[in-house]
Amino acid sequence: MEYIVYEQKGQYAVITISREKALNALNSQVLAELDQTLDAVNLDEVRCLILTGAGAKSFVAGADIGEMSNLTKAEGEAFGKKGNDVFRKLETLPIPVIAAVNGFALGGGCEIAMSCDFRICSDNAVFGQPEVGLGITPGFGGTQRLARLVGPGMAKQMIFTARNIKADEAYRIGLVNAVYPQEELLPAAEKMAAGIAKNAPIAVRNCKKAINEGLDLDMDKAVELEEKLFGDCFESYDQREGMAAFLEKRKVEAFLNK
Ligand code: DAK
Repeated sequence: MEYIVYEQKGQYAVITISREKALNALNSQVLAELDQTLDAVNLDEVRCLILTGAGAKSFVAGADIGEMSNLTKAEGEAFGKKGNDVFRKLETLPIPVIAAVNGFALGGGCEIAMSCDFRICSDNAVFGQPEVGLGITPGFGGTQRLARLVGPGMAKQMIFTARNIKADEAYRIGLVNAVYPQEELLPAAEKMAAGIAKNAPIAVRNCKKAINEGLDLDMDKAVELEEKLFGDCFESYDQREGMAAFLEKRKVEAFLNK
């Protein structure tokens, strides 16, 4: 892999988009390598992922403008599909993914962060959807995920004005959950990932599924989905161990992902 670094650290792993010379912009090769990396995650061992960018300046400065500049209509659609397929893979991965946004998250960078389960960022982070200033619409799900995350009014303001926002504003509107000094960002993400990985993995996966899929359903169907996923947990060793530990006033020995 030229542009993706994958490091497994026990029960969690860190994916770093590493194309620092172009501020980690997403070209076709980065997208293809990310796709392969996601396919290769060992889901028996890894219980949480972190996605970040190389360097202290940029998370991902967008889709690669040089590569996009000469696309035909058909090629533009194909590039959009390539990105959307990878972003959906990230979003629907069974395990949680934390975006650790370490700088610019513009266009496709903001969009890939929004495909993660939640976002934390460094105090120099900058978010935005500058596409209309380039003559295009957001093409990797930005119109859809931003509106769902921060509400249609705020999403429309950001997208129509193409104005970037800083970390504190991203926090205020709920686009990120927390802001850290740059050097504390990755340690904080790793601490969160390790904490998530300690919980019962089947239960965590079922929560992700319930929230993601439930948001697309009406409330009657959504609570039915929750009931089913709740019920599934009772076929797991981890449910028996978790509840036995509580009743026996001891710590859980280990959740075994079974
Ligand atoms: N693409 C390609 N190269 C980029 C890049 C990008 N998005 N962003 C930065 N770079 C490159 C710069 O060209 C420069 O390369 P060299 O000139 O050194 O070779 C290097 O990274 C360093 O950048 P700067 O010299 O510009 O650094 P500054 O600190 O001065 O400025 C900046 C940093 C982030 C403010 C600036 O680089 C910038 O404005 N970058 C572009 C940000 C942007 O507009 N991003 C959104 C891209 S549009 C779709 C699919 C996807 C999309 C849309 C449709 N379909 C197919 C439907 C998504 C669109 C986007 O993401």
